[in-house]
Amino acid sequence: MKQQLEKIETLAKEELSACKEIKLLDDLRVKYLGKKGELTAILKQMGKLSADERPVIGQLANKVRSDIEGAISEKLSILKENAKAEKMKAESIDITLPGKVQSLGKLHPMTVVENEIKDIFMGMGFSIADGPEVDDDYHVFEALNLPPDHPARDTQDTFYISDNILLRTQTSSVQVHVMETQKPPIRIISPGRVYRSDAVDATHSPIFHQIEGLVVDKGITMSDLKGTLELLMKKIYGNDCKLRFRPHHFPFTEPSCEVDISCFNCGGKGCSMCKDEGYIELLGAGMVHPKVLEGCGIDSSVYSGFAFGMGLERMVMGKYDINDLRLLYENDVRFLEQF
Ligand code: 2NM
Repeated sequence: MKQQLEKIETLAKEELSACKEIKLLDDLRVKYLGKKGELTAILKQMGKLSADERPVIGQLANKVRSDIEGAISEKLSILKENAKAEKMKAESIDITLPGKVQSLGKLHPMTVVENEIKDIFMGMGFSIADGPEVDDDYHVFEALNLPPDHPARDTQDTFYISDNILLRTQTSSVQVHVMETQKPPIRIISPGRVYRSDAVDATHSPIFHQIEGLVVDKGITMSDLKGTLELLMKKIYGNDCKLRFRPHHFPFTEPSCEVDISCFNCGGKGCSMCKDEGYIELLGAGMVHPKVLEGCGIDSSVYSGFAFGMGLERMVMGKYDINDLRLLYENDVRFLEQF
C-alpha cells in the first residue's frame, strides 16, 4: 500500500508537470483526489490493514494528498502567470514604431490677409456686410452716381445677365443695400468677389477680390478716413509705413483721393518694385457723395460719411512680394507651401 501511495504521488506529479492548460488541472484533481479518485480508492482499503500499519499509512496518505494539492495550486498559479504574460504580449503596442506624418493643410495667403483685415476692422467696431454678386444696374452703378451714359462705366465694363442684371464690379453695391436698410451710425466693411471684363495677365483678372469700407455718422470728416486707413496700414505693413493721399476723382465720393503707401520693398527710397516712385498705390477713398447718401434715404445735411476700396490681391502681392496675380489662383502646391 505504501508503494501504491508513492506511485500515485509520482504519477500525479509527472502528469501535473506535463499539464499545460488550466482546465485540464481540474481533471487531474478529480482523477487523483476526487471521491472516485485513486487516492480515495486506496483509503477505502485501509480497513484491511493491521492496527500497527493503519496510522503509518494514514499519515502517508494525508501527506500524499497535501503534496498533490500543493502541487496543483502551485501549477495553477504558474499557468495563470503564463496566460497573463501571453495576453500582455499579444496586446502590446510597439511604441518604438515611427508614426505616420500627417501633412496639414493651411489657409491660402488671400484668406490669411482677408482675415487679418477683418480682425483689424472688427477691433475698431466695424461689422462685416455681405451681399449679392449678381445685382441690378441700380445698386452697382446708378445709386453710386454712375448714370447710364457716365464715362466711368467704361472702366468698369462687366458681365451682363440681362440689360438690367449684372455681375458687380465693386462691393459698393453691398454698401448701397446697407444704407438703404440701416440707419446711421453705419460702420461696415464688405469683402468679396467682384467682376470686370478684363483679359488675364500678371496684374489683371476678370474675377478678383475687394474689401470696401463705409462709415456714416454725424460729424464724420476726412480726418476720420485718414486715421482709420493709417491704423489699418501700420497694422498690416508695420509701424514704419507711411501713407500718401493724392487728389483723385470717383463719381461716388467728393472729395476723392487715392492712397499710396511707402514701398514695402525699399521703404520709400525708390526701387524696381515701386518703379522709383518710393510709393505704391493701394486704395481709393473719399467722402461719400451727398447724392449717394440722399439716394439711399440718408439726410446729407445731418450725416456725412467716408468710404474706401482696396483690391485684396494687390495687398497680398505687396505683403508677400508676389509678382504675378495668376499664382494666387492656380493652387500649385509648390507656390502655396511657401506661406
Ligand atoms: C472705392 C473708392 C472710393 C466707395 C464708395 C461707397 C459708397 F457706397 F459709400 F458710395 N462704397 N465704396 C468707394 C469710394 C470705393 O473703391 C476704390
